Amino acid sequence: MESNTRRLVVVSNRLPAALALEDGRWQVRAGAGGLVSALAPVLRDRGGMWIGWSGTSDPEVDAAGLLADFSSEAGYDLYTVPLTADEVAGYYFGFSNEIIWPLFHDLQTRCRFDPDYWRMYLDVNFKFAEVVARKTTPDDYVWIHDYHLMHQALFLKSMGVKRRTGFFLHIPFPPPDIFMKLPWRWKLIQALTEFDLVGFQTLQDRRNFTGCLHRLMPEARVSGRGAVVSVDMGSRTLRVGAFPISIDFNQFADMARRREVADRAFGIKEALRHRKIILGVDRLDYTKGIPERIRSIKTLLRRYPDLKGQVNFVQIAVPSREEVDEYRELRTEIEQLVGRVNGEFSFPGWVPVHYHYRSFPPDELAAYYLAADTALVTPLRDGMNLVAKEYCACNVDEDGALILSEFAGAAAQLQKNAYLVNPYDLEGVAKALHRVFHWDKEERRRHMSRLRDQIRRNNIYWWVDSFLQAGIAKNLGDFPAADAMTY
Ligand code: ADQ
Repeated sequence: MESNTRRLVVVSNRLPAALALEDGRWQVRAGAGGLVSALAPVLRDRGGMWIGWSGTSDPEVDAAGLLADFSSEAGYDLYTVPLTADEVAGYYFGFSNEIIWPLFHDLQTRCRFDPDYWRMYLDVNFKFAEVVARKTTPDDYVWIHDYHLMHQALFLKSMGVKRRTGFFLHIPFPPPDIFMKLPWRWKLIQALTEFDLVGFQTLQDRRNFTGCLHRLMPEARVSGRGAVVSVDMGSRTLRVGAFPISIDFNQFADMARRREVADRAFGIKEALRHRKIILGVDRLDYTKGIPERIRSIKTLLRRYPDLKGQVNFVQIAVPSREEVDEYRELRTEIEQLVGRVNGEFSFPGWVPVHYHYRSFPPDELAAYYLAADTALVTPLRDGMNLVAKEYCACNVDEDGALILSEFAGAAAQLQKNAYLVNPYDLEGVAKALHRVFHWDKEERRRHMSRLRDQIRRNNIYWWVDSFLQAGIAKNLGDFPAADAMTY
């Protein structure tokens, strides 16, 4: 069956719709974001399906009923995997977010290797696989997303359920020396080899994965040189590829061209008295390097006093995992740092750091992107980082500059025209900020127009197509050789 006729089944921890209690009544709210907008049309066209958790463990809520109504509106089916509060605690907050998330972001000292988490992770993965088995047919293509669900293919097979499966990891895959610290390393890598296709954000992630395979499953033989290679496991072959995720470029660019958004961007600039705006936008997470970034602003103002009163740093942080102590502590740390920098440098009429801790509607975010002279995107480690791409897409005047962490997956693609920095090197980041502050219009335009061309070409639709082609195509001949790729 061809790639454009197979029914697509997407499986992820969360559904693209969330149940929320509003004014005492449960409502379904459509999820936003690139993945949902890229996959929704594909699912609609093929009569597809999305399987995931609804976001509530309240046994009183009729999640299935609420989602059924939403399905008919969305044009594809949504099925929930009901999870208890204990299951969410062990599988999601525990194994996924206290083990895999820090470990895969090279922050192993933050890991809590609790064996109960592992057991719950397996139980919940089994529960997901049961729903997938029940709701799908052998002709479907099952596309599983992210580190919460790495055991799907293994469990489907153990139930004797034959499905074509693809897995995409949204976060980095660590190098062997770090992966080897995982107590369940062998079981996890073996589970990953049970998918027909495993996709990563970058070639480096893919190399890390094959490096781990080499150590843990020496019988695996990797062959091929393209973006997608084959791994011969003896009894079967799997494909492993690099597919850098992207955004709906035109959607962001069109939004930034809207009159109201341009007016709002002007309003933001005016409120900041037309000083140069340096912008940070992140989910509030310790991998995003927000405290280090604020310290680099402090370093900037100390090292280059000529910039005092000339620049504003605006940090927008969307609340995330607020139930977790570590995230609450991070929030406090950031607030204290902001207070300290403002305390040290402010003078009447100028406050250097503006900090917003809340979610912004898309057009408000686009207005900030449009208003900013420089985006400061400095995660300590990141699978891709879509903020870097969103900023460029919204920079319709092509007069912005992107300073990007070399440890973001996006750096592999954008390295030629972004200013790459090491986020731990506060002086290096301060120097980069000072340099781009003095870039002239032409230099900014040259870099930004190339960044935008690349993101326009390699957009989210290109990403979906590449993954599905690699998952379903009979041979891999059409894929570019790794050295011919721009990532
Ligand atoms: P995230 O870690 O969530 O994603 P990122 O790719 O930067 O990181 O995406 C964040 C998204 O949140 C962006 O679309 C951004 O616009 C939005 N956002 C941030 N702050 C916001 C605010 N205050 N209000 C509203 N929206 C806000 C994971 C991986 C990444 C990978 C993506 C996709 O960790 O590395 O790029 O998945 O694969």
